[in-house]
This record gives sequence, structure tokens and C-alpha cells, in this order.
Amino acid sequence: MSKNYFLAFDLGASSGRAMLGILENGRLELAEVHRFKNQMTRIHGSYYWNIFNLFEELKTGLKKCVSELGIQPLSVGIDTWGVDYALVTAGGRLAGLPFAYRDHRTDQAMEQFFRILPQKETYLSSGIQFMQFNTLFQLFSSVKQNDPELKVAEKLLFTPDVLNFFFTGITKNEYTIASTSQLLKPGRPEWEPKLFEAAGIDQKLGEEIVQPGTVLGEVLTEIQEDTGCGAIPCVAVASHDTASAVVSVPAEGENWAYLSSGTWSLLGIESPEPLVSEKSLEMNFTNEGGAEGTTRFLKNIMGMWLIQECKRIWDQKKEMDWQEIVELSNAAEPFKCLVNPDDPMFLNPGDMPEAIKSFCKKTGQPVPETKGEIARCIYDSLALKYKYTLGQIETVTGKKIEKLHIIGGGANNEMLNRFTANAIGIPVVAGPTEATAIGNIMMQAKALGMVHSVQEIRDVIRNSFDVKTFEPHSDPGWEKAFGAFCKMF
Ligand code: LFR
Repeated sequence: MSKNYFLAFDLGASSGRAMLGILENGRLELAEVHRFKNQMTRIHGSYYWNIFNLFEELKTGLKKCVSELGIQPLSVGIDTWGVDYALVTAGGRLAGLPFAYRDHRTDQAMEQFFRILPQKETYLSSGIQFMQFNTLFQLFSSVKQNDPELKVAEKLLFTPDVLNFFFTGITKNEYTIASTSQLLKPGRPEWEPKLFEAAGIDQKLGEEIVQPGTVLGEVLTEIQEDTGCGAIPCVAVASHDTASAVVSVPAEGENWAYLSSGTWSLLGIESPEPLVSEKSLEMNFTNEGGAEGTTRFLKNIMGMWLIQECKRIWDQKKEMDWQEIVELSNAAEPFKCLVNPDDPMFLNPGDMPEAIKSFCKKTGQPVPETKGEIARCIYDSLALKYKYTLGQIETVTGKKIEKLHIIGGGANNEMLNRFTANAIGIPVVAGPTEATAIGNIMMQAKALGMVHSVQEIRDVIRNSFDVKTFEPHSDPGWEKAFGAFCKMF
């Protein structure tokens, strides 16, 4: 069998990359073609994404693939973070710059929305975890603020849909990304009219929903001119980054959970159907759409954002590397103080080290002073939050989780993998770290008929990438700290 090349565009909230996937004889290899920084841009106090720059970076990736590597990929696919969107006018132009989900305009949106549609009904109609930045609340805030964009908007496209539109001229909503909006029925590729109505937006904004692994169409001639690529197809992959990551969990059998670890920590299970109940509402779990009709029953945990933001602040004085941060925290006293990583004060505080200190002060704990103490506090708290969340999953499903797969960039942090295994008391399997790009590539391969199921995709992944297992070691320190941690909720 010859080599088959695919190009994945994988965009995260802090960086983006173009990754080449080379599939040959049931094995996949990866090569990074292009990497670039992504960041919110602040204009007059509001936060936006520079979508046009992202589009240019994707084209640069494709151009490098064709001209520097001399490779014409068979197809391209795009995945990004969730919930954010652009509104498109009748003439096919964007109505304004897309807001970034950490923008503060939705700070009070949920309470206001629940006065129109009660919280319980909103949850039972959507099955989605409440987060103030869900598309539902972003659009509701726009309505409240009388944003003129709404008057000219004809279509609602999520970030990967917008970029697919720029590449192909085709406007569709891909299912997994649309499911992050809180505008769909639980576990179904169908818009929920009740939610549109309560938000005060026209349901006609929603486009046709397509399943992951659908060939959207060929890239436009102008893209071919700008990059030198041929008339290749653009595939709607599982275009929510977390959905792509879940596709590439190298799991076998049952009773496993995944933790997709990056800016966010997404901890959950793959379920054949949505799990929407009073219990899941109380625990605020989400039911996002997955590949092949599965549901991603999971919890959004604030994740590496906490430490990334500390590093950003510390770097302003003197640039640090990640190794140094991990070493300092490894040497710091364990469990000196703990935070609830998901406290709303950590969503976008501006100065994260100060926010961590003030949380500890407010909760009557010793205040971490050094970088090592702050970092240690974050890592300990994350491992404990993982334990807490796994317990919740077991309560809802009534099943014991026997293994945790950590995928994504966070799986590189061996210290945190060790902490997590010791905290949760079951083996942690770390890798692959490029899970999102891999899932993207393999859904392209599926769309082109080279693999036929997610199960087959996982066989290819197990065949291609090494993983590392961390066995748990019993440590009474974790049990004791967990007791203190649980008191925070
Ligand atoms: C992870 C992620 C999460 C989503 C958050 C915001 O990158 O996509 O799944 O909840 O970003 O969109």
C-alpha cells in the first residue's frame, strides 16, 4: 500500500498547527508542518479572535506542505476549540470580529437567561454543562446588548465552520462543534427551537448539521492559487478539538475514561447515549456530540490554563521553561494549600498568581508565596479535581472506572501523571500527546474510505504511537488532602 497524506489544521486557544499525517499499512506517522501562536486580541476592553489571521496561518501551513515538503495532501480538515462563532451576512461576509469565549460580556448572562427559561429546563433540553461562555449565552448577551450584527446575520457558523467556509464557500454546521453551543437537543444533531426562542434569536441562523467525516467539498480556486494545492477535498472532521481527541484515545474494552489535557482538562467517558438526569444536572456534566453518534459525557475542568497564565505573568519578569516550573513545584511542600480550579474567579483574572493567592487567603489557607508553591498548589488541586470528577462519573453510571487515558499536550507532564495516578488509585495511560491532530487526520481517512470505524481508527493509533503507563502508589497524603478538597464544594 502506498503512503497516504492528510493535512490537519488543529487550532487551540493558545497555538495552532498544521500537522501532516502519513498513513501506510495501518500505521500513522505525524510531521509538524507549521506552528503558530494564537491569542485573544483585546480591543476597548472586549476580547476577540483574529479569525482572518488564523485563516492566513492555515494557508501558510498548506503552502509549506506543498512547496517545502513537495506533498499534495489527499484532503484537509480543521478542528478548533468550542463554543465560539461568527455571524455571516447574506453577502457571505462576517458581521464583526468573533468574540473570544473569555470575554466578560457573559459574566451575568446565565442568571438573566434562567429568568426566561429555568435552569433545569435549559439543561434537560440541551444536556450541556453550564458555562457562561456557551454560544447560547453569548448570543443571548448580544441580544441584550442590541448588537447591530444580529440584524444583518443570516447564518451562525462556529469557528471551524467559518474556516471551512473560507476554504470551500460551503456553509454547514458540523455536529460535534455545534453540540458545544447548548443549542442542540441532547445527543441529537437537531436544533432545539425552545433554546433559540429563549435567547431571542432566529432559529434560521442554524445551518444544516453534518456528521463528522463528511466531505464538504473541494477547496476554492483562490485557495489553490494561494497555496499551490490541487482541487482537494476539505473534510468536516470531528471539528471540536475535544471530539477529535476522543476519537484517538488508544483504548480497548470497557470501563475506561479519558482526560483530554490541554488549556482545558476534559474528563469523561464515551457513552452510547446522552446521560441527562437530575443527577447530571446537579453535577453539571455535559453531553457533547461525538463521532459515530456517541456522546461525550464529560466535565470541563479549568486545566492547564491556571498554570499557563501563571507562566505568562512570570515570563514578564524573566522567561521560564516548563521543566523549571515542574521542578520547582516537585520540590515544594505538597498539599500546603488547595484551590477549586473551576472557581469562576480563575476564568480570566488577568493576574493568575494573585488570583491563586487571594483564593487561598479567602478560604483561610496558608497563602502560597513562591512560584514553586503556587505551581504545586495548582497541580495538587488538578489531580484532586480529577479524582472528584471520576467519582461523579462512577455515581452517574454505576460503573467502576478501571483506567484513565490522558491524551493531549498535558500528557507530557510526568509529574502530574504520577500525582493523578496516586490520587485516583487506578492506572493512568499517557499518550498520544498529539491526540487532536491524530483524530482530525483519521476522520479524514475515514471520510475518504481508508478506515471504516472509530474502532479501526483506534487500532491504527495503538499500532502507531507509544503510551506510558503510570501505576498508582498508595499514599495516605492524597486521601487526607482529598478530604480537605471536598469541603470546598
Ligand atoms: C478545549 C475546548 C473545550 C471547550 C473549551 C472552550 O480546547 O474546546 O472542550 O469547552 O475549549 O471552547
